[in-house]
Amino acid sequence: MRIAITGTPGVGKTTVSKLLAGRLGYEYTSVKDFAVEHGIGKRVGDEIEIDVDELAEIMDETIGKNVVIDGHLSHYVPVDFVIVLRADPKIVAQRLIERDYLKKKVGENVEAELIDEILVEALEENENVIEVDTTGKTPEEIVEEIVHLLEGGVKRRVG
Ligand code: DAT
Repeated sequence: MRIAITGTPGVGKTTVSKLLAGRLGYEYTSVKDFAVEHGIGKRVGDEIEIDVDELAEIMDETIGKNVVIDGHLSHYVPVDFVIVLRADPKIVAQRLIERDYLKKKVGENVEAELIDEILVEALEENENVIEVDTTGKTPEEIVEEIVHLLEGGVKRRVG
């Protein structure tokens, strides 16, 4: 099963994706690393702009079947389930400030979290979207919640 872990920067995607991949015995892939390795996207200022259609096509052809895909663009890749991680916008702000994000970038991402930006995008891309609130939970608790929700989701899809 291919699982995308998406959400606003700072919600905990990388932490949860790596743990989940380990828990399921799946491969872990980061969209950012994949794009760099495959020469997808072009540098615009200090950011990399990624063509999501190109990303989706190349990733679909290249990655394996049992994989956890980490990244705020992962919901554009053809997958069985998209997990949208959510966190209290205050936590997002705190984590991005710790990461030395510019004030403007912190503001943009906090706003994105407040208006459900990634959730809305994900729902437009995939029928199997699961939203998980991470606030006040340990990464291990979040992973167990995801495993449980996936089991339920798979059963619903089959039955
Ligand atoms: P993302 O990949 O969404 O940008 P991350 O996994 O890099 O996020 O996590 C950002 C920071 O927050 C990092 O220092 C680890 C920490 N973190 C992630 N999930 C957490 C959780 N559930 N509880 C406490 N800290 C967490």
